[in-house]
Amino acid sequence: MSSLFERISTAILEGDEEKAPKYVQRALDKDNGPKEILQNGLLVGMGEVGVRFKAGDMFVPEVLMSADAMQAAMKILRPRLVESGVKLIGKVMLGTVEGDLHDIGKNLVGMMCEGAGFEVIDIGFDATPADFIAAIKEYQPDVVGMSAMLTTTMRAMGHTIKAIEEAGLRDQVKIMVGGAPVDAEFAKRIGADGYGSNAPAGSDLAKEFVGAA
Ligand code: B1M
Repeated sequence: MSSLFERISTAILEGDEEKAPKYVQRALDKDNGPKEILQNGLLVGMGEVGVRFKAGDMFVPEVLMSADAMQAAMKILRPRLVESGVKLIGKVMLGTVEGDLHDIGKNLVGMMCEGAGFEVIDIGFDATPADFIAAIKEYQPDVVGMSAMLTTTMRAMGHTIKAIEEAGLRDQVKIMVGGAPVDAEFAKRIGADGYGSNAPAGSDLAKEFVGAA
């Protein structure tokens, strides 16, 4: 008999939009912590999707089904992740940079940040430097997070940071970057304040930035 976490990761892998939320609900009912369900169930399944897609064992339509199952499961988990945070500890604004449509990783970072007690503003994907600047002015976040999944769009992170500097807003925000092609060395080179290798690391970094780590 497989564990509930295994069933959750399998439901994500198989793109099962009915079972994924059902098993997440069952895991919650059995008093599993929302963060554990995310890390040991949902993220394990999505990680395997990435490995198989890369190896050519999964194709785009299947990957999208997995993404839908993930979103359906997160509808159940999200409020519990948010609840598990004690109180609002700051404001994090997140976006996937210009030219890039990948938003699953960014959404997970947002959910982890919410779970850690942040208010999260999500400006979506394909966000231009002007979008980031307008949203910083409007929402006054403590932390700005940028995500990129393509080697061709990583550069947009540097352009966005430069534009934020030129708009005179750089000193009022901490900037973190993440996404599969990004690393700490690259983050340093483009003038970011930090790099998160995964969703929990992104949320930990945001906590560090606001002195709540
Ligand atoms: Co795309 N895709 N994709 N894709 N896709 C990748 C990224 C790719 C590696 C697949 C491959 O070829 N092996 C490849 C990029 C190659 C490269 O640049 N080196 C690729 C490609 C080429 C493309 C297209 C160009 C394909 C095409 O059309 N020919 C196209 C580009 C579209 C565009 O963006 N302009 C494309 C399209 C798509 C879909 C739309 C079909 C879909 C995206 C759906 C969506 O996001 N709503 C998709 C998907 C799903 C993938 C893979 C399979 C999975 C990505 C994912 O969601 N992973 C991916 C293959 C792979 O990952 N190996 C692939 C799970 C997610 C939880 O991980 O996003 O890494 P990740 O996020 C992690 C960390 O990186 C980190 O935390 C997250 C959770 O732990 N993190 C942060 C992310 N952002 C962070 C920010 C932080 C901190 C941490 O602080 C702010």
